[in-house]
Amino acid sequence: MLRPRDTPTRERRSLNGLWDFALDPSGGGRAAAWWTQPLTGARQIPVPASYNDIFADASVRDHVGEVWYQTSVRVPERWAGARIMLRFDAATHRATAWVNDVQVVEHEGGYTPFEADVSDIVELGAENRITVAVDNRLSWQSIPPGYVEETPDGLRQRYFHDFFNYAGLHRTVWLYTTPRSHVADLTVVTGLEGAGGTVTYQVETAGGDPGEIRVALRDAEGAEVARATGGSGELTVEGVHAWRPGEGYLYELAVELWGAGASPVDAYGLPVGIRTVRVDGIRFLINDEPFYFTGFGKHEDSAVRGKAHDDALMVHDFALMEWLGANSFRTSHYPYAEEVLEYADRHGIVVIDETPAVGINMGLSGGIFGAQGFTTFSEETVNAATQEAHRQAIRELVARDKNHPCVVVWSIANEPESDTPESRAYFEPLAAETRRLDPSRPVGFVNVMLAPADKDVISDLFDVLMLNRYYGWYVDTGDLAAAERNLEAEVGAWVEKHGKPIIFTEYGADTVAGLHSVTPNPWTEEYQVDVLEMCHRVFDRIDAVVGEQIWHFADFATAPGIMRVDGNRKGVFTRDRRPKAAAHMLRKRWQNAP
Ligand code: GCB
Repeated sequence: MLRPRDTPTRERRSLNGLWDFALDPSGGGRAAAWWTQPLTGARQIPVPASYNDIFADASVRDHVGEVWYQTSVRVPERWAGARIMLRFDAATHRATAWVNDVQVVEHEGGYTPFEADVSDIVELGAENRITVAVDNRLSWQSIPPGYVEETPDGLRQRYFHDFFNYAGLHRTVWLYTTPRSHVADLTVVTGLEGAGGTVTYQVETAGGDPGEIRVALRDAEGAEVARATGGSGELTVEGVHAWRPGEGYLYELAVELWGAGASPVDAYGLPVGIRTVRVDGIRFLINDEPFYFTGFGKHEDSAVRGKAHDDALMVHDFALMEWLGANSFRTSHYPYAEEVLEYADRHGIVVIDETPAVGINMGLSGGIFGAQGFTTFSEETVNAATQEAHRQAIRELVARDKNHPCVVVWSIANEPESDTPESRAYFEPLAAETRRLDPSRPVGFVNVMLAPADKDVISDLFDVLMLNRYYGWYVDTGDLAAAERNLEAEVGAWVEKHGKPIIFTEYGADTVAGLHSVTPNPWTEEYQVDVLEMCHRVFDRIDAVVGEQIWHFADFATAPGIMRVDGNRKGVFTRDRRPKAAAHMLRKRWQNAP
């Protein structure tokens, strides 16, 4: 799915800003056709933002069900004859949108874009009303799963993941145009051979006769280095400047559709990084060179905005990672805003790209050890319909992100149940589907501590092992000698059984900034440093370990709980991005800084 861009044949208009907003606590908005009129009693709300923390109002923060957003937009007369699209970069977790009185689109899944052709619905040169109902409910058939409990005090959303259930219009809303006959999708796969590079491309068109398809590859200075005609083919680049970790060199693939006129009917430019990724035994290779991941599991999370994308915060987070010498991160536990991947492309930061499939494990409670009293896979819980939603989430992730050079691994789930025959039946087709959709990248899932090598029954389906381990925190708490011994023994068993590269995708300790101790004391800044250093000693002794991504980049919001102190405190930075002692230690390790 192509990201909207301004090109000689296309125009975009962001609808970001203040919209009207109303809760629908009784769920009566649809029956009363709220989209047909101005929202009564509405307050103004920023888009993009999670709605939860904007007002000083617990009924908004803890609302369960639909909320309504409304704005109006003047559609320029000059757009007559164009294909006019309404696109939501994300609405969490599902949405229905209307333009004027007409329903135009419905979408399930909180972190991938969706759009509608509204060419025949909008009135040109006039104000048009756009209304969106956004639903934050999670069910056994949603990804991620959850359930709504009816209590004497109202509805309560229960869920199985360890981050707050922020909701709303989290990313940009666009109105944009394309010509009627247009480039609908592009797929590139790149290769390297000696000093040369290849870009295999495929152009999908729609809306009538595309005419002649011309493609040109331009280098970062704008010089053309290869060209071709036709809807698919392979471009070769002599003396290629490869994309590599630390240097996000990008070409541009300029695609044009030509009719009989003197200018193209449609034009679209895609940034392309030429690089390869593959797994070879226990090595993870980028451009055929061994790569060692350093960095974090992150969240899209900050005060006030919740999970909304924000350019200032994004650039700051990347700056902090650069300051540390981190070369990678995982989009735990859902696809991030496309701006984030574009930034990573341009700056040579490596990404493990994850679906929103988190919490498919009833052995954990809110991501923390402690059974839920449910069976994970059953007719009543995670079932065939859930699996179908999961498959759809994978499809939408790959469709959106397949052309990003920064993405080097697909992570199809975080810490699912993976030690039962049911889990194998559930994951086997999903792993196969991911490979079918993209044979060019390694596929993995993130394994939970409850399913070590001797219990896990699905890791053979994947290319890399991604392990979340909390030795020194959830187990061997305060006893780092035992933690070090047990961690090393466990990794040894994985190496022996699978002989695949191992990336530690989570390890760490909750740490309250400002808490100190002269003896090893959980929650202190010193203890976080000790836990990380203990893990690093083990990683450095084992060749198959090819990556360390700490949990977590920054403290983040969670549902309330006695295991959480105003959220999860495993950040190396506080929620407002101030460094804890661990940040300085990591900078020495990753940056070799004095
Ligand atoms: C995990 C989960 C993550 C939690 C983390 C923790 O294993 O993947 O979502 O936040 O543990 O801090 O408990």
